[in-house]
Amino acid sequence: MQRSIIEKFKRKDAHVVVVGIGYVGLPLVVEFARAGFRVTGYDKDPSKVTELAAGRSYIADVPSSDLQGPLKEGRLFATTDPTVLGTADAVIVCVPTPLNKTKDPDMRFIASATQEIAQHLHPGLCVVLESTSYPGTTREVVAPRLQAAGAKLGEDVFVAFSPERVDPGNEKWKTRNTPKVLGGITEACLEVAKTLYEQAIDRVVPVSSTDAAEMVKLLENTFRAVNIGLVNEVAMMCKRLGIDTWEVIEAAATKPFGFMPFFPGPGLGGHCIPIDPLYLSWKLRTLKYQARFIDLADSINSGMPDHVAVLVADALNEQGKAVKGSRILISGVAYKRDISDLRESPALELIEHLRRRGADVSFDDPFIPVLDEHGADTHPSLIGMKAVTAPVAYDGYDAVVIVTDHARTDYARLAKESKLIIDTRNALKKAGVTATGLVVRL
Ligand code: SAJ
Repeated sequence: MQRSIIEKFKRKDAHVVVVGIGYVGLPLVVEFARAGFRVTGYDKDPSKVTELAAGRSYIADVPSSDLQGPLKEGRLFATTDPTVLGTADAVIVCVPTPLNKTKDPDMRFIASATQEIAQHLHPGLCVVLESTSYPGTTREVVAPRLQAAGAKLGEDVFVAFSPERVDPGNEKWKTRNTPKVLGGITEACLEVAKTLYEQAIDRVVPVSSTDAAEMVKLLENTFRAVNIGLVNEVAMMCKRLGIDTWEVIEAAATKPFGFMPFFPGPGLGGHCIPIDPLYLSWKLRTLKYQARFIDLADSINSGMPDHVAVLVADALNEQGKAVKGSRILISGVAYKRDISDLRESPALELIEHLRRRGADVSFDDPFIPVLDEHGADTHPSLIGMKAVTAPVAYDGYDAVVIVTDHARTDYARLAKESKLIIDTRNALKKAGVTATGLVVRL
């Protein structure tokens, strides 16, 4: 069975089903279709399925033009019907792995995808999980459900894990040219999954197990969360030392080896960096080990919105104003610059914090006209809040807080017209503008 499925993959004479066609799944659909496979994008969201079937991309990094060729050649399909899994030679699972209210892993999407695969299981199937999860997920959650449905792992069904490394907005590193780490439940599983990915991805990096592959991803993103926590704490130290944090980091970054700059900010947003490390620390707690760096970084990063709120209050106080009743504009609410993703954005926490203290808070963001339920689900009281209409009248606010430094923002005008600026991204310096009013930086 192993030989025959490997030959099938090499001939591209196979049907690949991608479960979950979001920012990870859709680029995979394109790459496997481009490689010559028959590909079906399977998703519970009918609007994604309709758009994909019509050749219209809803993911900024995937141009619709990439869909036309495979669609015309009759090799690209989309469906909401799980029975498609019964006709798959390979299934790649790219479903969300969020945290629940108590910051514990929410495995329901992986569990339901696995259940559907089990219900349509047949010999000669390769299953690869790409959703970020704690080490052991593929072996403890996915494999047993497939075995319970009759799979003989490594003999007639082949199971692997490969971490997604999609960086939304990255012009250089795309799904095809980003090295792909891959681990199998067995050697045969690795061989089969490796053959599959080698047809569509430039470089596959095999590791010894699915647990190792799961851990690689968590190391990558924990590395970021911990280093961002470090520079956020450095910012608080420098504030107390009367030292310019940004100057220190930029000077340290001249070290040509052994240093990588990270920059302080208003907190940690996105659906990867704030969340992935907590999957790891959760798993270690079940093994009676406390992952102290992860927990410490999380508490520092989660505390940054409050720290910014104190900077705002102190700056208003300098001007004899209370937060209560002040008009405050948040400039930029997306979780990072030049994208429209709001998930876990620290701006949401900051807006709620200032509102709780009686401030009249507005926001401006060239990418986000309204705080919708998709992005602001963690802060329901903000859902429906609209951005101020352009052009922004900066002089009408007691304080302007730069939370996300979108390149499109007119920093020259912001600097000239604002009475008070709290700059959490060193945006004014980067834009080469000097302000007329008071500027407070992280
Ligand atoms: N942030 C800082 N200071 C920094 C860097 C980031 O405060 O020095 C903040 C950002 O503003 C944002 C959050 O941290 O709120 C996360 O930023 P990020 O640059 O890590 O961007 P993400 O969340 O889009 O992370 C993705 C990740 N990609 C994958 O998981 C596949 C991450 O591994 C990438 O390294 C990162 O993109 C990237 O390099 O852009």
